[in-house]
Amino acid sequence: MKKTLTLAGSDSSGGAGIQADLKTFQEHNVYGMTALTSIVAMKPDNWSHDVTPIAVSTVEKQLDTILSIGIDAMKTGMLGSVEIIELGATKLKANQINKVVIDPVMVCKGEDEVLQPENTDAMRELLLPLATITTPNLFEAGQLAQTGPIKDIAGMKEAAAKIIELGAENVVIKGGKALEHEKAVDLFYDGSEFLLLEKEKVNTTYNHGAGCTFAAAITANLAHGKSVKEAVIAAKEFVHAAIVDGWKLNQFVGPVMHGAYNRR
Ligand code: PXL
Repeated sequence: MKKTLTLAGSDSSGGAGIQADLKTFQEHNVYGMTALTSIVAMKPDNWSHDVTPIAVSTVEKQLDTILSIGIDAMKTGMLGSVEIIELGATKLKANQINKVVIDPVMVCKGEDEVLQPENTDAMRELLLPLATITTPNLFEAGQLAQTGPIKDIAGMKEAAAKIIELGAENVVIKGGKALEHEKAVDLFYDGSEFLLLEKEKVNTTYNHGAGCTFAAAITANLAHGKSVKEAVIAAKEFVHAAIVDGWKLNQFVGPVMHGAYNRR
C-alpha cells in the first residue's frame, strides 16, 4: 500500500483542507496520514473563517509519528505560521522526502483576511527549494514570484519561470476561471517545456476545495510512481470531474464532489 502525508489544516465544513486530502487519497487507493496545523471553523451566520493554530510541538509529534512509519509522497496545505513552515522544511530535509507537493495556501477562497507576508516569504525561501512541484493559484503565483497580479498566459509563464528559479523542480499554476481566457487553463512548467492544460470552464460556484483536491491527487499519483507531468494531467481530470459534480452544502458553500471521477 502506498502511503501519503498531508501537512495541512482542518476545514470543518469538509470540502477543503485535510478533509479534501483524505477523501482524495482514498479515491486514489493510497493510505493517507495527517499532521494537522490549524483548525478552521466557520461562523454559522456569515461563514467568516476562524483559524485556530495548533502548537508547533504538537505538529512536530504528529510528523514524527508519520515519518517513523515512512511515506511515499506528501503534500502541504494551510501551514499557518512561519514556525510551522520552518518545522516542515527541517523534517523534509532530515527525512529526505523526495516526492513533495507544496500547495502554497495563502487565503481561503472568498475570504480576504489580511495576508501574512512573513508566511509567503518563508514558503518562498524554505519550501519552494524542496518542492517536487508547487501548485499556486494565480494570486499565490503572483505573491511567490513577486510579479504582481497575473492576468494572462504570458504573466503565468513569467511567474512560472521565476518559481523554478526559486528552486521548485516543477510548477503548475492554476488559472482556473479567473483568467481572461475562454477556457480554464492551468500552466505546467518543468524548467524546459511549458504545457497548457485546457478544460471547458465549469459554470459553478460550487468549487470549494478544488485546489486542495488537485494537489492531493497529484500527491497520490506521485506515490503510485507516475511522472510529475503524468501526475498533473491525471489530477486535472480528477478535479475537473469533482468540480462538474460540485454541489450546494448550504447557503454559503458548495464543495467539489471528491468521488466524482471514480463514479463516472
Ligand atoms: O481552500 C483553501 C483551504 C485550505 N485549507 C483549509 C481551508 C481552506 C479554505 O477554506 O479551510 C483548512
